[in-house]
Amino acid sequence: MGYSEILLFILALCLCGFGLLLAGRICMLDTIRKPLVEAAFGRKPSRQPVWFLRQAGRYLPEYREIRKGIEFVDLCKNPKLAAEVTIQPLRRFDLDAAIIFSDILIPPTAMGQTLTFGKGHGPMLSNPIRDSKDLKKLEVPDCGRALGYVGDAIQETKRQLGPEQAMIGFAGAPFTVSSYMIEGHGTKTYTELKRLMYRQPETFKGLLEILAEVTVNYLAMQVQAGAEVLMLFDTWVGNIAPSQYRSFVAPVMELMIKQVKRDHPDVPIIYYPGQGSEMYPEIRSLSMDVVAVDWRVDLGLAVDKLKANNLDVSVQGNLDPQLFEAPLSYLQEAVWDILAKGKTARGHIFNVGHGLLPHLDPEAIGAVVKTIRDQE
Ligand code: 1CP
Repeated sequence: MGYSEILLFILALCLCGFGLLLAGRICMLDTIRKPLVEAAFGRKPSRQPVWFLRQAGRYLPEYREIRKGIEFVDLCKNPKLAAEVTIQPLRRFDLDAAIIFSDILIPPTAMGQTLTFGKGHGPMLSNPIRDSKDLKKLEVPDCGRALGYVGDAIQETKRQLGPEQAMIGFAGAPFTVSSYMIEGHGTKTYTELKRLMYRQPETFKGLLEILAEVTVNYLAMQVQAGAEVLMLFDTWVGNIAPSQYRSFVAPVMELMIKQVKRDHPDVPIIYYPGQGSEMYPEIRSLSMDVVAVDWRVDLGLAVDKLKANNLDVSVQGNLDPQLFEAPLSYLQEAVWDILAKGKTARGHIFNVGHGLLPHLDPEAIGAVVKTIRDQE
């Protein structure tokens, strides 16, 4: 055999090996179907997917231990520690997903606002947006560069996930993030937001549009880093009227979700319109895959209402987080009820209907996961 034949032979061997590797990888991707992704798309999952809103946080002693040494915002910006607290609940409970530890108010920090948490009160954003001049000052960041630490934390977390556990990326939906950017903090009355919406509607729309652009870019960065499911939190959207949702919010949401889905059709999108079952007719034009339901609504009624509005979606939810305080038998009844009602939807992801609260006992959360697993 001549020199060139030997080279050709080695090349053929390499090609064969590469082909086999590729085939194996495709087979693996084909066989590992993550329950959360399956349920989100309305396919049959291998088991009931379950995770909890705010599953990383102060109810866990191991989280409080890490927070002793670091401020919240610095924790979000530290990929190693952010990944660690993201994984903490998965070490304790048999969950189907990790949600990256961050906050919906991190993107505004890349747009020119500073995020702080004062002692005894919630998040505060500097330089609130009150007119068109404030709006013009906002930066539209390249999220890969400005918020790359979130992507790094996703990569770090993914290395520690089991093959069937899904990585959830997230962002606040433009309306909910805008409420903090306009008010400068959380609010009960939405005075500044409504003033802007009524008196300077073009500026309000402009802010929602900029936020949509940044959010599309931010979510794409998270998918590139490894997010397999995306969740959009619109926690405060129940504070405007359906007609206002229709004119200001729906067009922005529709376009935004369309853009994300066009670029990432395999990544399901969960939309959480907080206290928003009145909005179901208004979200008809949005192409999300899952609607997250808050605990104030009966899950069965929510499914009926979604169907009545021609929304072919899966649902996520919706245990009242305070039910973890109830006696176990009471809690279990509530879990079984939700599981039964979830079956009336095309797909169901078990979750709470609002974030876990700092006073909750991790044991009770473990008991709920066990109750779900015992059903299977
Ligand atoms: O350690 C601490 O004291 C910080 C508390 C905390 C935590 C743990 C805040 C401040 N944010 C978070 C993490 C967080 N926030 C996650 C992480 C992932 C997980 O779920 O485990 C997520 C998804 C969020 C999203 C978020 N932040 C929302 C939407 C979800 C919801 O709860 O409805 C909202 C509204 C925020 C703003 C915010 N950040 C933090 C607080 C206490 C709040 C709410 C403040 C308010 O009531 O206005």
